[in-house]
Amino acid sequence: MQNSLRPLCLSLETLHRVKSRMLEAMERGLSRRTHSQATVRMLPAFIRSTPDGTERGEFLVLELGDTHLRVLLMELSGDTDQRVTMKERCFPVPDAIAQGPGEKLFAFLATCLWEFLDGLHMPKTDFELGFSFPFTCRQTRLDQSYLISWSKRFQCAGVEGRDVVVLLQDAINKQDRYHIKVIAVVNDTTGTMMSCDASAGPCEVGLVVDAGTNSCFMAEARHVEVVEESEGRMGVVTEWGSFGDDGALNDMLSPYDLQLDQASLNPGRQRFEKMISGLYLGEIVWHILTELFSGRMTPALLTKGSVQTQDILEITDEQVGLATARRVLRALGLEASDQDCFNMQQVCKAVCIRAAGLCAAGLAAIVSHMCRNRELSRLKTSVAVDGAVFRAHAKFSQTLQQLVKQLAPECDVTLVQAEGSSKGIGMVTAVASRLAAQRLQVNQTLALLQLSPAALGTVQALLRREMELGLKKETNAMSSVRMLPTYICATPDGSERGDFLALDLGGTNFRVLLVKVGSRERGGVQIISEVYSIPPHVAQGPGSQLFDHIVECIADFQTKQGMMGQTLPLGFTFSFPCQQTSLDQGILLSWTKGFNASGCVGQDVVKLLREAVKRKNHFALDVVAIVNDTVGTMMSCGYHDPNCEVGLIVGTGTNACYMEQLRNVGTLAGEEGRMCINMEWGAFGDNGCLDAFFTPFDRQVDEASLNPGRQRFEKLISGMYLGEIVRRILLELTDKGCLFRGRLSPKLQTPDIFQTKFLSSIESDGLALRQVCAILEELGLHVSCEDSVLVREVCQVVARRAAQLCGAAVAAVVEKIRENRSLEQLAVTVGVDGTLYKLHPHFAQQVQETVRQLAPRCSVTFLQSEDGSGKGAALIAAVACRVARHQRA
Ligand code: 0WK
Ligand code: BGC
Repeated sequence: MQNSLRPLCLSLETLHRVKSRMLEAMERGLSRRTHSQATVRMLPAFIRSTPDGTERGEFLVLELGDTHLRVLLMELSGDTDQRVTMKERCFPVPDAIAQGPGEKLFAFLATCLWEFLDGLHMPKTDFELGFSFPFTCRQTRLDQSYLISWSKRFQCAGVEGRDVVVLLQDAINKQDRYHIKVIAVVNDTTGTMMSCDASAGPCEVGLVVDAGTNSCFMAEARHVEVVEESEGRMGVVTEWGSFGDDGALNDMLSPYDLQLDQASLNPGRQRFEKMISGLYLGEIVWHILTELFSGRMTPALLTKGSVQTQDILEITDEQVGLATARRVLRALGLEASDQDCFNMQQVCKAVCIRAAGLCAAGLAAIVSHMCRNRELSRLKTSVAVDGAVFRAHAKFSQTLQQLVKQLAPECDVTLVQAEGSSKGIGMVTAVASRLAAQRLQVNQTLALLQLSPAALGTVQALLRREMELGLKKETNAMSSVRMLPTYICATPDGSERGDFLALDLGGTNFRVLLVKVGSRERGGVQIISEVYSIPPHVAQGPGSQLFDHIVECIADFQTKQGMMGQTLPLGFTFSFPCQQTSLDQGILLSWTKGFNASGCVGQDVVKLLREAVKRKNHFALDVVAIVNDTVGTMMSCGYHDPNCEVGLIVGTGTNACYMEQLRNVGTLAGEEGRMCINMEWGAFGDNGCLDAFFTPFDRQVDEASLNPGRQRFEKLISGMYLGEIVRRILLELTDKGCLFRGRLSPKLQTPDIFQTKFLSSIESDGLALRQVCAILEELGLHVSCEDSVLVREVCQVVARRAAQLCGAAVAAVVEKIRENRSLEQLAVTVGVDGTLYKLHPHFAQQVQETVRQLAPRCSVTFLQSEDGSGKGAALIAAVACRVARHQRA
């Protein structure tokens, strides 16, 4: 007796081996390279989400079983109780249908459906339907699935290789009483997984041990290489029944397994299934009994199929097992002694325990795979189980639960008896319907922010027109782009020398710099700088307080650098729109970004600075140049690349400058030479020329800003506003029930709480969705994996629009320069700075792509500024001093 059972006893160490071989087989199934030869096929089920409790409506289910077809109408209340009501009817499937022409099978399914609906006498005629088709299929969409091979008792002609949804939909459409749309085809394991109650927490694994066996789970989509999707989750049906068909289990197959396989309809195939599932357990026991009772053979005992799995499962029961064993042995024509019955029970137990052990090894492989791929230290999940073996054999689940704990100690697994896969299939249909409705809403909302190449071309042309208006004296006032002369006519020629002080105000940080300009051989420019903050109350308080604060920072810097008493020429980067009449004088036209200090607009800011120095009486300042950050950036990059003739900032704010032919600057006298123009393109559209491009979200952001109606272009592009645009879109999508189960968090309703830096991190390729969830949970939100995928999509759309608009604007500038010089081709460098351009993972590349599309005759190099525009301001001061020296000479 022990000899017979020994090959069935698998040690924990052996089960660990099965687990690791299953893991390897799963990886091969997931990999695009080895998928087609894999034994465990890992077929994508195109289930992207599990129920979240907001599903509502009535859904039809067609569940094709081994012997019966179940037709079901499931109604979901969609409220907090999520009540589920079901009406159903079963139709036996005759052999003539199961083994007849395929067309007949689908006609039969459709007829049963109509009969069921007619029986309900409902006024409603429009339905969405989920189809459970428990055969191996190659699924390409949730509603598209090609039959690979029949199994169990089905063998219909003319179906293999065809899309079973099309076959069913065609059959259904042969009548017009009902409009039924097949929106999902589902494997019974996914139906099982989805039948779990959403309130019981995430249930992301389904396990069926019935006539056959199979499993499914929610994998990370990026690991399912055979599908395009890379975001979020993707349901995968393992088809683990064929595990071992490549010999991976040969060292564990008992002689009984080999006998069973040789006598099966499909020798060499479905190895794992033949050791576990209900169709075979009885037969394994039969083979053992023929060996155990080889001396007392009876015709019944020699008959294949004479031992039923149902009985095997019952015999393992401590209460009724021995009695059932006696009944079965009698039915086999054996006069069974108590010992015989006991032996029979041991055999059944050994076969079932082995099946449960192998199942546990498979399940452990799945949950360990999920834990590892989600980079979790511990995975907590429910596993929905179903099938005759589970329902008839409580010990099977217990054994399974215990062994999974030992085989996957890093996972917290709860087995949940499924409420019948029909409900699950209904849930798949309901989730598919919810996702489709949400996708429609999301597409409608985000379509407003998607710009076609033609639309971008329009923006380019509109900016070009505004530039021309801005350059002409007569039309300057009409233009929203002020094209401000900067009195910078020359770029550094490398002969500049000396120490200079520089201030850099207007970006994220306020910096004071000491810039030592020397010969290139001696390292060129050395910079020492200190960052200071400008608190909001200073940026938005009295102007005198702001400039006093600036002077205190300079004093602090000079003290730290031991420069007290030194008066160095100073270049002042002041990143706001200033009307200049000379290099060292600039009238502030308006505040932008987060600044709004009083008493400054209309004033010469150099004068305001000098007055503050006087007030503080600390030291003297020699301001020789006031510079916009775009100009400082162009100069700073121009020091390294003489081709740099454009300065671009995409940071808190956005703007650009470029070298224009003086003859084109109608607001200034002179024809010869060039002048750097500060475009102040942040205000592009303030005259309404861009209104067609503003979405309701942009209008909301503008109305809530410090300067409504102004800096409209900046408010579509720059770091100060992108986060807020995203936040308002998230509010709208939550309101529409597409996000966070329609539940708003107070935090998310707080203006400016969604920082633009979140966009950069959320979009960074390496960031797992789990980290996106963490950012959102910080905002008091309950986040599903789906939510984080959608939030990432919103961030992508908002940032891409900003980058494309910025690219369209750069294209307008470089095309202007090319036409200025009547060149066929222009090669030019753009010096760039700003946290959004520098830190966002895709922004720079999307700007460059757009420029390539819209200005194909310009080859544009984007040079990121290393030292900021403070260095540029110092270089401008150096040029001014050089020019002044020559004029004095
Ligand atoms: C760094 C420059 C500074 C400019 C800033 C813009 O040195 O002049 O204002 O970039 O970028 P932000 O700090 O606004 O992102
Ligand atoms: C200002 C510009 C500045 C830009 C980038 C805008 O808000 O108006 O002067 O160049 O921000 O900092």
